[in-house]
Amino acid sequence: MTPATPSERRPRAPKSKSPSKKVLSLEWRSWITKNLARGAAVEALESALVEARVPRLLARRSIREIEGSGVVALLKEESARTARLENVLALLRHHTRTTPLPLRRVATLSKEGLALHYAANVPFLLTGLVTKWPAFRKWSPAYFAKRYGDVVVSVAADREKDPLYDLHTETLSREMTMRELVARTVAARRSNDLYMVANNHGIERPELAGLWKDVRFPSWLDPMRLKKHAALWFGAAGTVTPLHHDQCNILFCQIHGRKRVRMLPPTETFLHRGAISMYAAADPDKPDLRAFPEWKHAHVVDVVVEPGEALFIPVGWWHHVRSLDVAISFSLTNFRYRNDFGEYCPGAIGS
Ligand SMILES: O=C(O)CCC(=O)C(=O)O
Repeated sequence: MTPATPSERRPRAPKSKSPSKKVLSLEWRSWITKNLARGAAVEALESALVEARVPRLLARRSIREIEGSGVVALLKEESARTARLENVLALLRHHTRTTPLPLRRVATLSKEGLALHYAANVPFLLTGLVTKWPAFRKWSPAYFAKRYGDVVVSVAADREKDPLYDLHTETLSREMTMRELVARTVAARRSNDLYMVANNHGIERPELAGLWKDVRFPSWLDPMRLKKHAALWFGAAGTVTPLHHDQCNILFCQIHGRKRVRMLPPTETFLHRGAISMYAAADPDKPDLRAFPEWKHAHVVDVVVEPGEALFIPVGWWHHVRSLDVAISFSLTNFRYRNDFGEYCPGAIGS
């Protein structure tokens, strides 16, 4: 077995001291540890070290010490555990990629119908719910300006100046009247600069409490759990929410305008590479095939959510949202099943 993988450059040899006192650098020692865990022969490692001008005695002693420390056995155990989990994941990923379920469109859904998607972690589009809400007839930029024009709301502003704008919503938060927000949003035509997002907590403003009267809940949503379980989104065409996942299931209701949602299941673990917490480094609108060759085979679900439709975004699913028009959305998370998966954040687990 070759002691080193081609990607692992061998560290430099230590500067000379008496071999009995010298200790190999951490870099060399981890090189030895990794290769021993991969099953490399002691002799091959020793030769490689000597070839890199490590004194033979020091090389031999270091290998022996690492072999006897128990760390190699631990690493082997952990690698086997990871390989077993990868094995399970590969099976699930294979199925989502090669036999993807078409996005199911349903007019109505019973609690049992919801359970099927909820438990299976599969999205669906609900077409017959929002159309029955007074909100669907009433909510528009003009209505917001007329009915709630004087209400001061928080919005994320100057987003274009910050590449991590969605992560920095709090710092970008500005207050303005609903009237000004509507005027700027409509005048912008196409912009990603100004957006009332979930983290602006607009719907929690007492002055906007009237909006709740325009919403109706199916039996599988809990009307007693509203606080922190609903969000209002309002922005111009061209507004983009970057690829991320949430820690809860979401019923994403489109009231006005259209949004294109691009989704990938949690089994697309290549998105963990370079992720900042729940935000992916990869951009599905500009797939970088060199950094992320997995894009070629990834399971991507693309859907345009029309006004009056609601998209179920299951917990852990990566989603990237682009407004195709001036858009108003209302998202709900008050499902009657458990819906707080705060522990789910693979992108925050260090390497
Ligand atoms: O509508 C949007 O821009 C983003 C919605 C979203 O990401 C969410 O509800 O989690």
